[in-house]
Amino acid sequence: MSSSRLRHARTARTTGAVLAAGALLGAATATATPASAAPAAPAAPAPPPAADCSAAYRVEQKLDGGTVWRMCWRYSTDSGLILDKVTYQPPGERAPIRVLNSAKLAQIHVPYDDGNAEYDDLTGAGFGWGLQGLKPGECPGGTITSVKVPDVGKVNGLCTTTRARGHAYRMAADSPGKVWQAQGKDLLVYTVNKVGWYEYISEWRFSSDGMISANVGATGSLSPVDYNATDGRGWPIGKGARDYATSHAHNVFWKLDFGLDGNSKGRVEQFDSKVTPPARDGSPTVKTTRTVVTKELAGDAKNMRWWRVVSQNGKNKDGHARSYEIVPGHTNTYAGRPFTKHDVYFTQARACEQFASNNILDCGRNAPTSVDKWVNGETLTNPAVWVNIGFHHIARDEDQQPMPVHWQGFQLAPRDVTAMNPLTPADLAGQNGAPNLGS
Ligand SMILES: [Cu+2]
Repeated sequence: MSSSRLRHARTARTTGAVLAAGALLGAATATATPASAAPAAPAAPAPPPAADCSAAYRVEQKLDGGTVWRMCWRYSTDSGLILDKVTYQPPGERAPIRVLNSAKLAQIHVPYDDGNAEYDDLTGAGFGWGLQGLKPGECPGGTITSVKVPDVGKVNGLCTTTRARGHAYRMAADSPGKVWQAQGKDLLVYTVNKVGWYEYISEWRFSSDGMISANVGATGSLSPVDYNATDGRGWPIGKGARDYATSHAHNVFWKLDFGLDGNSKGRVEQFDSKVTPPARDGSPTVKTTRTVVTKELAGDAKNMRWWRVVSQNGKNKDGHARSYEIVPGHTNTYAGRPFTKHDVYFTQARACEQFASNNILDCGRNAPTSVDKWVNGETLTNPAVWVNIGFHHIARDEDQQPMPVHWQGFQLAPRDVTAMNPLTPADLAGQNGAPNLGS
């Protein structure tokens, strides 16, 4: 966000160092099968498969209630942290359930209100090279992993840890004084990347109830070289009416490749609910409609609208198709560029389409370089999901110094992935669709 950045940030670099650190280590060691195997032991359940990557790139965490999350991480100087092969295994499931094939940031677009600066922090301003080393104190109770950053070297930059979430549920039981309650714990996976004066905490959170949360926290410093907004497009942050920090936006994009139940094909559905006030007496009524998104879509958030990605072949034990719902956090949708105008994009997945703007990969001569242009009427069978959450940053005195972390993000909520709350205590497991009405 400053003159220390590349001034021509929007010019795509010709090469992208997308080589994952993991690739440098060669193939993971295969487990050899002994040639003279002993007679097969009777059906002991196979141990759950570890995520398919070498141990150094594996994240595995058992949480409260017995839920296990597994994934592989890698690092790219263009995208920063990338999580692959993300699986969820709640208690009672014999095998891990694949949720995401891949998840990562897909751009942080930062336009200034005066039109004098506009950055693509990932592919135009060096986000990936700005990986910050973490001290144990900023990864409390966790593990800090060394990340090989091309051209930079090894950085102790990846934190995996757990954090208390508070109540996972609470329910008063029939017998006096008895309460069913559980305290939740989340797996957190995060990095900090410095871009100019800003530092972005890029955080993924996995909960024992199947919820995934993705958030970017902006901290570091306001750009002091932008304390010059005397044109009414800033906010005074020094004494009296001076040092006007120029207002700007942070439009953060994520890209999600779902792989529900191991299938990268998936169906996208949009739900809209229409509320009708009562004509005279009576109560309001609500009609919810489901629209299957059959073609690529640039979607706009709307009151009582939501989307989900539905598994092609996976059903829970109630026979309901598994799905994950996209739950956007608060957003300021920025009308300034075609790619920032919409809140979610569903595009037919294509290997060269990886960044929401300033896409540096080669999609062919004259191919468009932003996600809005990739929505061009193709049938959607293998959806890439793009989430855009914007924050219009009008600075305040409290933003210095250091700037308090401002979070923006979204959640992915499991919807019918399991037949009941995955944390249901055994004594309540019979209450599926037939609640105990008491006596
Ligand atoms: Cu800002």
